[in-house]
Formats: sequence, structure tokens, C-alpha cells
Amino acid sequence: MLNIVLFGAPGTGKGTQSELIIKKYGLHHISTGDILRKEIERKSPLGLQAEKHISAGQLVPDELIIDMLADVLNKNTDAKGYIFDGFPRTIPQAKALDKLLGEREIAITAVLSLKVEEKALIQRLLKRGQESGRADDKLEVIENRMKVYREQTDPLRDFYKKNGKLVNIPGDGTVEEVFEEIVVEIDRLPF
Ligand code: B4P
Repeated sequence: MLNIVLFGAPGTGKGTQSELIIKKYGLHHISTGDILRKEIERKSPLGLQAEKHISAGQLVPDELIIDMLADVLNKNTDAKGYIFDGFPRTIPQAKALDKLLGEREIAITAVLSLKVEEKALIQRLLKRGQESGRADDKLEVIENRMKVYREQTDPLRDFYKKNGKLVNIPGDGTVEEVFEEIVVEIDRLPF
């Protein structure tokens, strides 16, 4: 079973590449960002809590995210494989993911880490903000998201490097170039 974690700073293209990966490999897409945005739209209790954190460029608390993820996994037990897009973002989330998958006797096959220079990321997110009006794609919020990424999420690269799952992918080419690189790496994996 192929289970991929797509990892990277805000705007590295996790959502963009996930769409292409699920089309090619038929995986079930789990984007914590997309789920949270839907909850915000529905004004559910989870959405109302999440909105405060997202609009300030902070991460949503681990307990909420982990419960949300367990629920999605329980509702999609027949998936051929999963792509985790934007999850995990902290060490406690990574440990919880291992536990949740272990209980189902599955494991992460690889963590694809997309790397792009911060300057380029800020430009991408500002452009997306103009086009989509996403509330967290404003300069001061983006700068905070980058800081939160460096402090809380980037240490996960070491966590996955130590357990041999980390695969680095340059993310600064065109969408198609990055996808080609991803396909080369996925096709090398033992699954
Ligand atoms: P996410 O929805 O995960 O979004 P993201 O990190 O901003 O973007 P992504 O990397 O997916 O970029 P995309 O492909 O869209 O998170 C949003 C917020 O939700 C977080 O800040 C956090 O508050 C909360 N959250 C989510 N998950 C959480 C968790 N696990 N724990 C706690 N909180 C959580 O690409 C960005 C732009 O670049 C697009 O406009 C795209 O068209 C463009 N682009 C992509 N690839 C490109 C390329 N190769 N060249 C040029 N442009 C490109």
C-alpha cells in the first residue's frame, strides 16, 4: 500500500502536487488545510476554533487536528493508499500518525519534502491571495506562517530523516517539472 506524506513550507505546492499524484496513483487525498477550510465555511464548532488560528498564521492545536484525522481515516478504510497533504506539521502529529496507521497495520511509505526559497514562496502566496482572497495569504500572516513553519514544522524533516523515510524534492521548477521529479521518486519506492 502506497502512503505518502507531502511535506513543505506554506506555498511549496503540496496542494497542487497532491492533485496530480492522486490522479496518477489513485490515492485518497487527505488535506488538513482543505478540511479545515470546509469546516470554517460550515461554521462548525471545529471551524470556528480553527479560524482564529488560521487567520493569525498559527497552527490549529494538535488535539483538534489529530481527532479530525482519526475521523477521516475511519471513514475511508477502503482506500488503496493515502496522501497526507499538510499533515503532520508537528512532532506530536507525526507520532499520532504513526500510531493511527500502526493500529490499521499500515505505515508511511515515504515523506516527500518539497523545498523552495522563502522569497519565492511569499510571492506565490501573495499571488494566490489576490486570486482567491484566502484570508491567510496576506503579507503579515504569511510572514508568521513562515516563522511557525521554521519553528514547529521544519524539525520534522530530521524526525523523518532519522527513520529513513525522507525524500527531498526541489520544488522551485514549474508544476510539471516538480511532478516529474515526484513520479521518479514514487516509482522507486517499494510498495
Ligand atoms: P494548507 O492548506 O496546508 O496550505 P499551504 O501550506 O498554504 O499551501 P500548499 O503548500 O498546499 O500550497 P499550494 O499547492 O496551494 O494550510 C493552511 C493553514 O491551515 C495552515 O497555515 C494552518 O493554520 C492550518 N493547518 C493545515 N494543516 C494543519 C495541521 N496539520 N496542523 C495544524 N494546522 C494546520 O501552492 C501555493 C500557491 O503556489 C498556489 O497558488 C499555486 O498555484 C502556486 N504554485 C504551486 N506550485 C507552483 C510552482 N511549481 N511554481 C509556481 N507556483 C506554484
